[in-house]
Amino acid sequence: MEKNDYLPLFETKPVRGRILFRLFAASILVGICFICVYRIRFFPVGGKVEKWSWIGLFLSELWFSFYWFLTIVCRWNSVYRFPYKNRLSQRFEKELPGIDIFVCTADPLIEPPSMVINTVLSVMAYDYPPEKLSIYLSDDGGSDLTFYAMLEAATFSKKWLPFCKEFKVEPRAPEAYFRTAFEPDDDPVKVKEWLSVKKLYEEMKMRIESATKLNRTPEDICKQHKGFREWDFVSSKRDHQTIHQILIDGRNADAIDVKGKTLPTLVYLAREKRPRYHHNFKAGAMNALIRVSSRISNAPIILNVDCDMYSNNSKAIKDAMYFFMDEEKGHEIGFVQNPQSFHNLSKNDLYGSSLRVIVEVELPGFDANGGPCYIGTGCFHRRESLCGKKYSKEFKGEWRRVNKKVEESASVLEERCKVLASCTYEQNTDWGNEMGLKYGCALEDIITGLAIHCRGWRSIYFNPIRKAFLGVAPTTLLQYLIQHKRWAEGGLQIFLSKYFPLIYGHKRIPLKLQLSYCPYLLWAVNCLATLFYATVPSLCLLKDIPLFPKMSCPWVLSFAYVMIANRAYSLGEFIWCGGTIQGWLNDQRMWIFKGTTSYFFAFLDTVMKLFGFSETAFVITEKVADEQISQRYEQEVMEFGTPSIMFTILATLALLNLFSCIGGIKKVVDDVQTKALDQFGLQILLSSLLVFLNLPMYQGLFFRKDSGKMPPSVTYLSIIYALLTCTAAMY
Ligand SMILES: *[C@@H]1O[C@H](CO)[C@@H](O)[C@H](O)[C@H]1NC(C)=O
Ligand SMILES: CC(=O)N[C@H]1CO[C@H](CO)[C@@H](O)[C@@H]1O
Repeated sequence: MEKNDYLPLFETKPVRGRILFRLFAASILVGICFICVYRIRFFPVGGKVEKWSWIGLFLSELWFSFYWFLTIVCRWNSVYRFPYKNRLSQRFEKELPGIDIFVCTADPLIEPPSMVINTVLSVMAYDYPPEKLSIYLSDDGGSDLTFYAMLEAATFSKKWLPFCKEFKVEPRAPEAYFRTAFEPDDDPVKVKEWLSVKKLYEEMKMRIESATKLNRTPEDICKQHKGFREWDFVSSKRDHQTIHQILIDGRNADAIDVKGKTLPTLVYLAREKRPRYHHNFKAGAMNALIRVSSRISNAPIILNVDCDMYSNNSKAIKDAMYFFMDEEKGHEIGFVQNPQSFHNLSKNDLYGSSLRVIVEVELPGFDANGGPCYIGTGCFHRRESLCGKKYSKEFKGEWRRVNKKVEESASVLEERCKVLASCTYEQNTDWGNEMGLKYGCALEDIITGLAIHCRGWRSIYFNPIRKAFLGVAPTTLLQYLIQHKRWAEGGLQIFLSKYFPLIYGHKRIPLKLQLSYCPYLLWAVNCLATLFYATVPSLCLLKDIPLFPKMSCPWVLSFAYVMIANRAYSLGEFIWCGGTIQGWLNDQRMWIFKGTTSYFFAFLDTVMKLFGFSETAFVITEKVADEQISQRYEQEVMEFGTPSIMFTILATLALLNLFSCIGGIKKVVDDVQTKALDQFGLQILLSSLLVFLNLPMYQGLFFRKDSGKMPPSVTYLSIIYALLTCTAAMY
């Protein structure tokens, strides 16, 4: 193609209002400077407690300012990407590259097979040439239940795929579709067909769910399919041989649906597990899939999704191809990341699980700084970038590359690939290091993405209005806090490891990209400043120690401006991203809850590990939400229910602030002449704000009767702790 008729396949638009935003940021910076001047100039001359509180508060403010600076880096240059929707098909329909889709599951109890096959069916039904599509399921649970469900899905797909085309089904996960869709009301023949497929799905779901419940696969099917014989040799989920079955072999003439169209290839893999060898969690599973798929379909693009994330848009693959196939900019793109979105959020997102601001504002900024991080799901990778290849200018994606013609029959191929998924295969190789996903970190996806950036590739963040992948968000407070503890801990580990972006990325990626990684890696460190801010000013209020300027003193303006303007901005941003005011309040509350528990334990555990101690253990609650919990979640009633040290901390902090808020107000009422309000205005305001955000906590502690209220043990303990602390502070 001639240079001059090059038409880009996507366009990049800067976010509007940048200038305004930068002016605003500058004004906040001025405010911060004034705060610093105040803190230094008015350093108290009084007692020890006073001095140390002052120093602690100052350090917290410095930390918040630093963290604020990092979040500004992520907003400085934000860009959005838009594909030109019709151009791809016009030009490249015949040349579309093959895609290998990886779905990873780990445990049939936490991730029920009926959910897994919904994800699998939704990605099988992509609007994409089926002979170029291969789906691989990695089952780290090594469960015959999952295998059985996959067999059922393979059979069902013969009906489901043509059904999707005929009825223009969206989304193409049957569960999600039938939950909301109504039968067509025109042609009686169509209605009949529609109902029959729905019935077929429901029957299949019943069979799978009852098999899961009984923990036994139906005998007749076991006899029919040779694959089940493999389980005769499985002693446990941690000790078994490789199980590899090609359920649909897209090359075969008989791999067709009921309308005679080709079906995509469907592969089941449970890699070998032995107690002596570390399995490296999801990264290990992904690497086994990369190798096995390279023998079978070897597509140049790899999409990986978590097993709870179904595809919500049948065009999502084509949308991603716009970026890779752009003749000018496409060849430097290592991966295209979609945001993580959820289908079961409550109306005001009670737990702030959507991470709305990160998804809508920070990641587009990350993109502008060199490309978003890899978040482990909903991501399209160029196979080479994932396998350790360095980007070079000469490199051009050669999509027309004909795949190695694989001549072997499916059963030969199955055998040959087994060695690729064995425990010993990776010994003395670069797998887990320079090849594939990296090992040895809880957030393997982040360092894998960082390494790809450091090899010269860039990445693209594509956040369409209609989200491409939808997953399941946590539905209880404890699940949420534990999830964030894990993330924060993984992040801090990376920060303290050799992958510290400012060193690992030095001279390899731009400074702004190095800095963009930092806010996420430093989540855990926020706990110190948050805990300090949530306790000390309130306690000092009880003890009559002023820590902020008087309300009548001009210095108060700097504090007021930074606090109010920042919160107002945050509210505006949140609403601009499509949130509600209540949603923003929920988000702010969760920020404090996370900061004082998840981040605190993440920080503590990291430090303990650093010094060689074992980490604090948490009992991980199961993901299955019972009826009542789901109901409360939908009504946006916070879920406590189980005793946990995290709740004790949260409740104690909530009570502490309640007591000091009452104490502060009493002070103001008692002696109006001494101007307590003038002296302690900001402190009282701070603790009242905390009390306000903690309202659901008091409800759970004292006013609720349902099973999701705070357990009495936590209530009593936190009352005792809060009273003790307040008493100690007052005397
Ligand atoms: C999922 O897809 C449907 C169309 O099938 C769309 O209406 C909905 O907005 C999408 N969900 C999200 C979260 O984008
Ligand atoms: C796993 C889980 O709790 N899923 C819930 C998602 O939300 C819907 C309704 O909002 C519930 O019905 C599901 O149980």
